[in-house]
Amino acid sequence: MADDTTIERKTKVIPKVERPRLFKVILVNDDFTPREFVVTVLKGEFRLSEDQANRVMITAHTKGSCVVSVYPRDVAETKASRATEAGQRRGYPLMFTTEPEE
Ligand code: TYC
Repeated sequence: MADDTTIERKTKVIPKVERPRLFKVILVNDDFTPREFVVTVLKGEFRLSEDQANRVMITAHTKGSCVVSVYPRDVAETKASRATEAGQRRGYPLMFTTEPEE
């Protein structure tokens, strides 16, 4: 039977939706990959400007590593793999890793 009684809810239900964690893509220094090649990969795969790519490359070169950018996990892993493979195809040990943001 139809019943149009409405029950007033006294507590507000707040849905708990968690923002997906972001992952850092990290460029790791090595002694062999030419600087210009690192810059080319940073521009092509991560869409950095010439200036940004040079800064990231020099930071990795002097400090050992540098965060390139942050993305959702699948995007970070795909970009890190593609960029690492671009180096491997040329015989360079260029390496990009990923790690979760704090
Ligand atoms: N260290 C390299 C060189 O002197 C350049 C380089 C920079 C390589 C950053 C990797 O992540 C890197 N040719």
